[in-house]
Amino acid sequence: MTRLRRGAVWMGVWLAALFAGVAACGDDPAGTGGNGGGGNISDPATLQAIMEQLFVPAALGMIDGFDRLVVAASGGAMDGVVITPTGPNSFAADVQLDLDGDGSRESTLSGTSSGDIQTGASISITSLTNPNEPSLAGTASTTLTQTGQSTVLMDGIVGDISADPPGAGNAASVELLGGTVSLDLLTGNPSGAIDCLVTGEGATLQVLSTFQSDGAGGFEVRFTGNGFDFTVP
Ligand SMILES: [Ca+2]
Repeated sequence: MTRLRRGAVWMGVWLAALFAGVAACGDDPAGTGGNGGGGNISDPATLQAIMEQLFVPAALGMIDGFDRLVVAASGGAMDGVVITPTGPNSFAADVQLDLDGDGSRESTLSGTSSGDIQTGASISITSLTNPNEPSLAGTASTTLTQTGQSTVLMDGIVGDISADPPGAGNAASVELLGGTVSLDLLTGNPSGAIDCLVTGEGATLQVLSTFQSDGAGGFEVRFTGNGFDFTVP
C-alpha cells in the first residue's frame, strides 16, 4: 500500500501544481497576496516558469496533506483533515494544504472516494479553494483499478480547473481531456500521459503531461506541445 500511496501522491502533486498555476495566473488583485495576475498561462514560457516555480512547494504540501489524510483515514486525529464516512467503502474528505510553501495552509482540497481498487474505486476532487484567488474552481476525477499483482491503473482522468471568467484579463483554465496512468507498485512511480487544454488570455495551448522515470529511481513530469518541451521538477 505504501507504494500505491506514493504513486497516488505523485498524481496529486501534478494536479496541485496545475491548480496552483491557474491560481497564480488568475491571481486576483483583491485577494490577499494578490499580485494582479501572474501572467498568461497559455504562453509556453510562462507555463514553464510557473511549473518550475510551483512544482516543488506544491509537491511538499501535497505529500504533507496526504500523510495527514492517511493517518486520519485510519482513525488517528490529525489537524487540518476532516473525514466523513458516506457509506461502506466510501468517504468524503477535506484537507488543508500549504501549496505555496510559506508555512501556512492556505488551500483546502475536498474530495470523495468510493469503492475499492480490487473492483475499481472512483476518486473525485470536488473543489480546491485558495483565498489568494477567490474565483479558483475545479474538479477532477478518475477510476483506480488494480490490474495486476504490481499494477494499478488510473483511467478516465478528466477535469476542469479555472480562475476568472473567459475574456477577463486574468482568465486561466486547464481542462483535463483524458488520459491513462499506470502506477507501479514495485517502484511507486507513475507512467503514462494526460492530455490537457490550457487556456489563457485569448489563446489556447494543447499540453501533454507525460509521467516518466527520472533515471535515478524517482519520477518526473514532461510537458510537451507545439514549440515547447520541458520537464519538472
Ligand atoms: Ca501557504
